[in-house]
Amino acid sequence: MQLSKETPAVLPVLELPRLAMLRDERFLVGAHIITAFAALSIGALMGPFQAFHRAPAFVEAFPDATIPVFSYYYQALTAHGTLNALFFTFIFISGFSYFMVGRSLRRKLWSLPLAWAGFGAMLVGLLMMLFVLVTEPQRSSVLYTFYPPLIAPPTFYLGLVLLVLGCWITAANVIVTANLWRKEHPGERLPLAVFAAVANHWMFIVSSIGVAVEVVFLLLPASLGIIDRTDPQLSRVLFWFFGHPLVYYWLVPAYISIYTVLPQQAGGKLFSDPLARVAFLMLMILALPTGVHHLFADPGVSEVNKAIHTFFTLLVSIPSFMTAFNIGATLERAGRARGGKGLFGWMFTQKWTDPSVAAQLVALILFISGGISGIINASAQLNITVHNTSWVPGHFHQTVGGIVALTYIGIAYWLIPMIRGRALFSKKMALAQVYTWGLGMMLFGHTMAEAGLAGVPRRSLTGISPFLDEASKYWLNGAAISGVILLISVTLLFTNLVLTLAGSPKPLADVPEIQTKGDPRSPMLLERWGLWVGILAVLTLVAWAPVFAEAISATQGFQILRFLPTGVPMP
Ligand code: HAS
Repeated sequence: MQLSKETPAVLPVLELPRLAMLRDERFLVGAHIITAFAALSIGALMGPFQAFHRAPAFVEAFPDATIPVFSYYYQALTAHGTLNALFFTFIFISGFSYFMVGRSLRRKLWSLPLAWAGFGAMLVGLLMMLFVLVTEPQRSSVLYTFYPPLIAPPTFYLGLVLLVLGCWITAANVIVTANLWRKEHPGERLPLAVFAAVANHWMFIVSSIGVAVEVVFLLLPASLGIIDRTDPQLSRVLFWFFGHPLVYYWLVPAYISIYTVLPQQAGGKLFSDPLARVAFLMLMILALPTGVHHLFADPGVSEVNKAIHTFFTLLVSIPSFMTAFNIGATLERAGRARGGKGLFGWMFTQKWTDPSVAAQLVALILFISGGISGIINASAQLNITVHNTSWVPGHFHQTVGGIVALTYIGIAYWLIPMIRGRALFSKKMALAQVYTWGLGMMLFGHTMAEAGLAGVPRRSLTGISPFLDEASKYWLNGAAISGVILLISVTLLFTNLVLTLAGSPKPLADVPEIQTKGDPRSPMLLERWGLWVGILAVLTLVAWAPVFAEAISATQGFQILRFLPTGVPMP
């Protein structure tokens, strides 16, 4: 198909120039998506086994059971967190961003070689992480938050450095490509998917400075033996400067699919494009001034700073409420057009038998519950009750494991067949996978939350604990049942993806269309990136400067400027 000024606002993906798809983006996107799911295949398998080890009934029945290779509990937990939450998501986000930007703008990326260099960095980072987790299980078991004074071998941190470097390259490529397009199309609005991707990558660039400083100046030198002390409080502050924006870095690509692909897959049209843009901009500027809600229990942060971050945390929930209304209205219109009647009839007429649509709908349902538990966490008083209990993994399995991972899976159900050029191996297997995932995550989230309220700590090998009461045992055994359901789901997912890649016999059909035009009703003000990045910087400074001042003065950490943190000696 020839590209011209008359090219329609939505393009079936396969009708784009074959040359561009075959030689460039197809391999680039495919390399990212397949590597991301390979990381998930190891990380996700660790999850059910941990649920079994935390369940008293399982430990009584199988006292000697261990996970092959990852036999040490904290090693498996570190693999689960780093591979799922960091490597799977980051590599997927890069691949999906490249796909959406290339397809929506119908333009080559600013730099394809750089994009490959970024992918190479992430791949080497992933291999380094796997290597260190397997060869040095005790020392590298610092979990995905890697709080000091636990210090991992240098390979662990270098793997993370390469991963973040790869994301910076993606961010630069996405932002510059979008800018070049805007110069070539004066007066036109960026397609919504690209608009959201630009906002998200800007937010990542700013927030990841925190974790980069932490790793490069505090943790890596300690790991290499260049310094012999570390500053746990300053490290935690630097980590959570990045750690909360990180959850929106995961969320926005899922929203990109839900806002720009799902409406058309569901048989309708997005209710409001400008409202969606406002939501993405709010996520961009409000994601950073919130991270102290992870430090509510830390004595090193004052109550005033905790209150300021609570305020922003509640504000950053608003774009998700806006999403609920915007997507709810979109789905309602589509459902009514398909014959849905009455108050709830439109829900039943959704395409529940299309795996990609079903995955995104189930993901949204999980997010209703995951979002509410997030708002509970955000209240400092309630947080004291749930912090560091298994309530928190309950919350994040319905968010990262729900809206994020399940939407990514829904995307993979059309994107991987497209890359391979053959249809999904089995639609029925995919549907079974989606529903077992939804059921498993809902049950896991609920049982872990109940166990947390009964006082069960997170990140602990509770299955062997002699101190559990009957309620805790009940909920932990329930979490193990959801582990069985999730193990079935994960097995179905990877069997289907591997068989699709190996060569499904069916020809490719049913790929969604990608929007190529922005809504002209959307105000141009929303695309003044200098303004929004400036607001992001100011809000970040206002919210974080006092927190850093406290953390630094508490440990005379000004010496960090000379790369010699004071603080506590390492064990
Ligand atoms: Fe969170 C801890 C607060 C959202 C992830 N969070 C975590 C951790 C992770 C995480 C990984 O304030 C653990 C970190 C660690 O290891 O220690 N979180 C929130 C709040 C929100 C929130 C206020 N979190 C997320 C998202 C995540 C995520 C999103 C991943 C992607 N979180 C916290 C707090 C903590 C925390 C504290 C610290 C806890 C502690 O003490 O350690 C909000 O952004 C949530 C807003 C969401 C909503 C839901 C909107 C619903 C929608 C669905 C609509 C459905 C439709 C379908 C339309 C308001 C959009 C209907 C139609 C059909 C047909 C079905």
